[in-house]
Amino acid sequence: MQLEKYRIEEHNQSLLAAHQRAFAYISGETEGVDNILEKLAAFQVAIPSWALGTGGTRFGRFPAGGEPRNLEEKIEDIGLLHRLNQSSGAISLHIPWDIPSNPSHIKALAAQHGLRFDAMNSNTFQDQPDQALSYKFGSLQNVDKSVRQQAIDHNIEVIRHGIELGSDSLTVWLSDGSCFPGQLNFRKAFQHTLSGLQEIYAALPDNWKMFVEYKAFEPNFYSTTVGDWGQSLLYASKLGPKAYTLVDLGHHLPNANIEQIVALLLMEGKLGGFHFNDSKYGDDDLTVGSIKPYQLFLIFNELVEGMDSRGMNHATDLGWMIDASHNVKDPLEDLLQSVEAIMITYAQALLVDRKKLTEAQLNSDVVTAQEVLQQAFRTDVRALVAEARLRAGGALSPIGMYRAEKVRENLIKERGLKTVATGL
Ligand code: LRH
Ligand code: MN
Ligand code: MN
Repeated sequence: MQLEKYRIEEHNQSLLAAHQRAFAYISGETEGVDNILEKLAAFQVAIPSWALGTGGTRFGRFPAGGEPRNLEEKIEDIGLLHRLNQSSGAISLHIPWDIPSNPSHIKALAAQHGLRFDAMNSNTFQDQPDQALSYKFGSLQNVDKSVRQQAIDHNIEVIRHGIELGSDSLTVWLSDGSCFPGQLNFRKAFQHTLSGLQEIYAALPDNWKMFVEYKAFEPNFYSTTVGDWGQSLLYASKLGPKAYTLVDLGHHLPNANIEQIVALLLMEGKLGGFHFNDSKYGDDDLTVGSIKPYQLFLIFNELVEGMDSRGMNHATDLGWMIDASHNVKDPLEDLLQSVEAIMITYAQALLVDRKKLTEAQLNSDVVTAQEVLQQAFRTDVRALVAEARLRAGGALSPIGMYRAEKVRENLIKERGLKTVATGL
């Protein structure tokens, strides 16, 4: 399915007058608008290859049709999102859900759509049909050396796929842990895991990063061997300068102060990247910004402040990825909503009056500090995000255009009603 440039222009024309009114208002109220627009245009969020179909629950899937049948079609879908919002210029692959059997063709196809390959994800949390040994009792933590070796070899193979595609990072998420007290020796599980990660780390090219993703629970419900940011940071520190912690917003115990975690990881130079999603209960993988938008804002506020204080480039120095997928929305519309939520929140964080906030902090003026943050959070920045998108050639209303162009209906015509994408 193609979205011609002239169709986007026609769509934009129909919304232009209203947009210009809103943009004129916000630019009149905001200092340094051009600088903000440049930052917004540079900011790209990677789309996970496993979120292009309906999923996200083990209790049933209700595919709406037209789901991508292979990696090529997934790239086409992400290309479509990027054409609409100009902010989804990257893809994050999960191996073996999406094996690039012809890497140079896949790389060229992605480039045609303006996409690059973000972090590669390994999978040692499921058994594959052709796999010799089972991960039932963990992968890198396993008491059996040959299982550990199999998991190490898989990760090294994922790095190889990534090299062929021009990726430069590996995300390792392990479901390793235990379901019952006594099942594991925690110290030995940690040490096995560390030595496995060390072997994988040794196989990283010089310019690569390794992201160690933590998660409090699920599928293990008593202990997880990379269970929180402290443990992830411990592994990353022991591994070396190419290893970082990855924060998935859904992987914390309830009410964790994620913004504080982010601030300290940044301070230590050990924050590697993000899996954005939202949740009410656990690892719900809901649309970004759908449940706790203020928390997301407070996280972005720390990101902007922390990255600026270290002279980091917002767009390129961390891995920005979505990790959300679920059952009741059209997955492409859902991803458009997630990217929009990220852009809006990033724009709001850019608006925070840093000087005033620092002054308030130095005077222990708690009320002003809160006012400064909420002033930015309560600002309607949608016209700023839309203007950045317009200047980059995207659609003023990505979801509006997606619906008007009947994208899903066309995908169903092309691919059929019964297709099911690989993924969660
Ligand atoms: C684990 C996780 C991890 C996996 C993805 C499919 O819950 O967040 O990032 O790779 O889901
Ligand atoms: Mn994740
Ligand atoms: Mn998760």
